[in-house]
Amino acid sequence: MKLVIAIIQDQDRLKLAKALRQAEFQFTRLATTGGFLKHGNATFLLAVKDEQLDQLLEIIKAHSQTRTEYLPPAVASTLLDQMPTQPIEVTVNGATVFIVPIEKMIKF
Ligand code: 2BA
Repeated sequence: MKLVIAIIQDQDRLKLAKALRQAEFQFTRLATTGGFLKHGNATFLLAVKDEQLDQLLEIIKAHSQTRTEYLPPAVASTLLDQMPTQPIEVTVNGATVFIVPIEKMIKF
């Protein structure tokens, strides 16, 4: 079994949750915040059998979208040590996914 931790953009959380339910995946959804942009994002936790992993990754890929964001001035000025003259673009991936082996899963 694997634990899949998928960080996706907030705008995609509802459509991804719907697709996961339709495919009968059990999941836990957390409201999280990206450390860099300080925007809200969503983190999905799913424990799945190894043979379900490819299907799950396809669903995550199909329901998450890469977008361009602009650095808030406060973040940009801290990074550059001065106020930037142009907005700084940042490409935010549709999903950042970590796949971790599960030694044991217990429910009481
Ligand atoms: P944030 O930390 O808000 O990062 C948003 C985007 O800002 C990142 O997109 C990346 O393009 C850029 N970025 C982040 N840190 C940077 C830095 N030190 N210098 C320059 N640009 C930087 P993604 O890589 O697609 O990440 C989207 C979100 O996924 C992140 O939001 C964070 O919540 C999570 N994430 C990404 N990589 C992670 C990691 N290695 N560990 C934990 N969470 C991660």
